[in-house]
This record gives sequence, C-alpha cells and structure tokens, in this order.
Amino acid sequence: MNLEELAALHAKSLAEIEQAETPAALEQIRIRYLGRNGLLPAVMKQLKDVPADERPAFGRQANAWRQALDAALSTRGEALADSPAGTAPAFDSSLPGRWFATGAQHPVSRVIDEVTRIFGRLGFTVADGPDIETRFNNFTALNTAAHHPSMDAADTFWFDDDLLLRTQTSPVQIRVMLNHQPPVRIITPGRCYRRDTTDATHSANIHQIEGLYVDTRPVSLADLKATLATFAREMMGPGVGVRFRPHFFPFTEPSVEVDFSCHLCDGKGCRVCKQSGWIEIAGAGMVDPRVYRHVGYDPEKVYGFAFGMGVERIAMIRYGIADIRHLYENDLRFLTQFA
Ligand code: 2U9
Repeated sequence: MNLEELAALHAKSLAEIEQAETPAALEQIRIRYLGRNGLLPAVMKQLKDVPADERPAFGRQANAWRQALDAALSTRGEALADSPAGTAPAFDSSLPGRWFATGAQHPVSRVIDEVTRIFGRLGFTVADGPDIETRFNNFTALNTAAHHPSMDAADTFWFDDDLLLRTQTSPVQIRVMLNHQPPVRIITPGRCYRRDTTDATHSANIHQIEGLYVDTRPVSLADLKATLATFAREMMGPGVGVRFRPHFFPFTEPSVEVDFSCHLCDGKGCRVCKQSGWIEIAGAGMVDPRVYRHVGYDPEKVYGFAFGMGVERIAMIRYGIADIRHLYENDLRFLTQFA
C-alpha cells in the first residue's frame, strides 16, 4: 500500500461513518476499520514493508487516520444517540414504566393518616359527617351553655338561626351516638371553621381529629390516659413523656389537657416548647353525663371518654413549620418537602 491508497482508504472510511444510519451499523464500521482484524491494524502491520524513505510520512498519515476515525466515530455516535432513529427500538412496550415524582402528600393529610393508623390499631374506626351542622349537634348536645361566647356570630359562621359551619368535629360523634348503641369507638378527622383572624398560628379553617369511646362496661380515666399514652409513644417514639393537667370543657367531666414532652429538646426547654419542656397536644376527658342524655344514652349505664386535637398544630410541631399559612398557600417548593 502506498500513501495515495492510504489517503483513499481514509476518505472512504470517513464517508461510510458519515452515512451510518444506526448505532449498530456504526459499530460494524468501527470493527471493520479498528477491530483486531480491521483495516487499520493491517495497514500498521504493512508499515515494515513500506520503503524506508516513505515510512515516516506513511506512519504519520496512518496515525492521522486513526485519530480521524476515532473522532468521526464518536461524533456520529452521539448524533445517532440523540436522534429517534438511533434509539431503536423507539418504544419497547415490554419495559416497566418510569415513575415520575410529580407530587407529595400534604402534611395535614400525612398527620391525619398517621393518627388514623395508630388509633385504628387500638380499635377505633373513622366516622365522618357534613361540614354544615345544626345548632343542636354542634352546641346544644355538647352541653354548651345557651349563650356561650363560642356560639356568637363573631366566632362561628352561621347560615341562619339553626345552621352553621361546624366549629369542631364533635357533631359527628353526636350523630353516631344518636344512631348507634354502645360500644362506640370512633375517631373523626375533618375540617372545622372558626371566625378567626389569620396569623402565624390561627386560621379560619383548620382540621381536627376527635376520638370517642363509649361502652357499657366500665371505662375509666385510666383507660383514657393509657390510650393517649400509647398514641404518644406510637407517634413520637418510646421515650416521649406524657402529662395530664386538669382543665374544663363543657362536654367532658373531669377534663384534662394533654402535653407531650418536647421532642426537639427532649424536655430540657427550647424555643419551640417556650422553655417549658412540654408541648400541648390535645384536650380530653370523661364524657359529661348531660351529653349522654342529649343522645338518649342512660348516663348510669354507659362509660366513656373523648379527646380532641388540632391537625395543623401537630403538623407544625412535627415538621417544624413556623407559620400555619404555609399549609394553605399551595407553594409547591414548600409542599414537596414532605415527600
Ligand atoms: C363528644 C363528647 C366529647 C372532644 C374533645 C377536646 C377535649 C379538645 C381541642 C383540641 C385542640 C380542639 O383543635 S382544638 O382547638 N379539643 O380539647 N375535644 S374533649 O370531646 C367530645 C367530643 C364529642 C360527643
């Protein structure tokens, strides 16, 4: 082979590469020229037969060819990979689909799901009811005094004298007791409405989870405490502390407020627990006998406890959210953090 023939082979090989239609065809060309038994190694082997005065030029030309082959193969290879014809087969219906992470569960839904799961294991089923309620279900049956300030138009959204947007989910439990005999063991997650002015910790629209257990066998405050302590451990881990402080609610007697030890400082005191080491999580108590009378239960024959907690509050504590408004502004940069 002489220099001219080598130049011709060089040009032909580049033209073939340029015309290759698929990655497979390109690979065939690569093997033909650069493979172990390819033309370029064959040319290199002939180098010793080239007349001595032509040899350096021939060697340089052969090396230039190798570099040109490498460059042309990689350029054409990239071009074919980018083009649809290069990704044969274009669509393989036997491959599993790709999962696109397009969203995340809302922190409020996450808390509701988790609390529901925990109480589900303790035998509680979920009950729900309408957002628009009657004065009786929302206030009267819950032993709210006739002119209690919470019924004021400044605090509650009224439609007329009787209908309102429920201010808590307790009316759901009233409905269940009106329609079912004990035992009743339910939790009621749902939306509630209050005429609150919105700020970092208040919103006119919040979610609550309330629970109710009523039975004909004795149910005591000790059962309530054990149930909420179990809930605390399931929610926060085995090391959490739980304390009960006496309180007053119209619908329970006796009543307590329930605190969990602060999970951020382990009870030592920090900004979140306002240096107290404790975070208020729920209210609870033994169902007031007057509530039983309103739903037709005999207060001498039934025993029960109830509790309630605010979902947004728990979500904020749990996920370190400083402002309740973040939960309702639908900013995906915020919401997708909770994937
Ligand atoms: C019936 C009888 C009693 C539900 C209860 C609380 C205590 C309570 C608040 C917690 C934070 C509401 O979101 S919050 O502001 N709730 O403190 N709720 S006992 O008691 C009931 C419910 C239904 C028939």
